[in-house]
Amino acid sequence: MSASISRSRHGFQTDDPALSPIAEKVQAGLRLSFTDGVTLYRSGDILAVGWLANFVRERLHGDLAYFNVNRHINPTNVCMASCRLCAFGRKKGEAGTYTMALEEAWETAGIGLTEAVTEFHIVGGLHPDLPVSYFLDLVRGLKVRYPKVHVKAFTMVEVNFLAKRGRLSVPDLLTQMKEAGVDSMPGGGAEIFADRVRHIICDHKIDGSEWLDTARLAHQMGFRSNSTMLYGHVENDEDRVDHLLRLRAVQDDTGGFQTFIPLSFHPDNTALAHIPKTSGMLDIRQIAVSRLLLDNFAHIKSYWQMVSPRMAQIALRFGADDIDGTVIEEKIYHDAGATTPQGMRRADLVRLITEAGRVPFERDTLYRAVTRSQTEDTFTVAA
Ligand code: V47
Repeated sequence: MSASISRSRHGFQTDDPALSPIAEKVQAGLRLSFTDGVTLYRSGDILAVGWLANFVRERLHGDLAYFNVNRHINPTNVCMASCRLCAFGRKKGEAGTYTMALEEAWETAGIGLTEAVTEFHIVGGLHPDLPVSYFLDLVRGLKVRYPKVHVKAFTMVEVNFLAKRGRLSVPDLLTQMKEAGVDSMPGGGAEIFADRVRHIICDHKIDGSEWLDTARLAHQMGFRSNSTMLYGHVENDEDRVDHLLRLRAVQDDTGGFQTFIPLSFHPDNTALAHIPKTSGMLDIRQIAVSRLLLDNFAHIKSYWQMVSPRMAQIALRFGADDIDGTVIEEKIYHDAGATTPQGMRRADLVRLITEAGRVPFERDTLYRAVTRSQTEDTFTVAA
């Protein structure tokens, strides 16, 4: 029987014979290899790859699709690193720099769309002068003013930078972050772990092993964190698979990653502006392959700000189970040419998910159910 007409009793069908052994492993719940990952990236049968990813997604979450009501706060865009991938960071003294006074940051946190946020997502530049106390006080002040809101703050890159700046060890800084009220950590700064690529796109950041070691340590100290991968620039399929499998290895040890978020490269206003934007096909394949290789990750997020609300809807049928949140004020991708809105209302996210044929589930950062009052301006989180 030819591959194109062979059909398992689960409905899998493909024109690509290389996918059949992978399909068997996926349906049996077996782990995929490096070679399987490369095969998935190169297969011409995107519908079959998507079918498999959707199979895993539905096995884990049924029809549920997760979102949250969150707010991004980027306290400063002054950054000592000169990452070629980035349009957000600016050198001290350059036109267009900003650094929020603490009062301003606390006030910004309270300005939003209509609903009460359950999460502050805090990421910023590597500022040469701001002391560690600025960042810890920022968090402390948020906790005083908004005690119910989860603070997800500081990437593995920022943690390493701040530790050096404060002449602290990374564990000491993490302890101080915890005491100040940081509840979990975002997934940024991972980019692509392979040295060859990192030298081109973000030479001034910690290397891939340091990012992974910091995540491992943070998990061991009780933090949950997210993880990301920036794709669609100078990396190849092998670099992508390598990145995913290195995350999978840490997750085997710690179980501390909550979700994986593939981030599509936005080239405008960066030093890599000559690179074309990612195609819809790559965006959707990236979601599917991530779902299939990261068998020990509960969640795969299609971040609507990055890939557009339309693509995020489709991604919910190709392996994603989460579309992120209201965000309210996105800066990093908008400086790099993103044309999506800077934020969305809760009701819009609910509609987006419902129209994709999924069941919206408002979560907090730790994926616990959130229930809202009638007016939607107060909430409770399930125990
Ligand atoms: O690490 C920077 C990326 C990341 C560009 O943890 C760019 O829930 C595309 O990590 N084109 C920061 N991407 C954002 C991030 C994130 C976003 C949403 C949710 C979570 C989470 C984390 O943004 C950086 C970098 O990989 N980035 N510049 C650019 N030109």
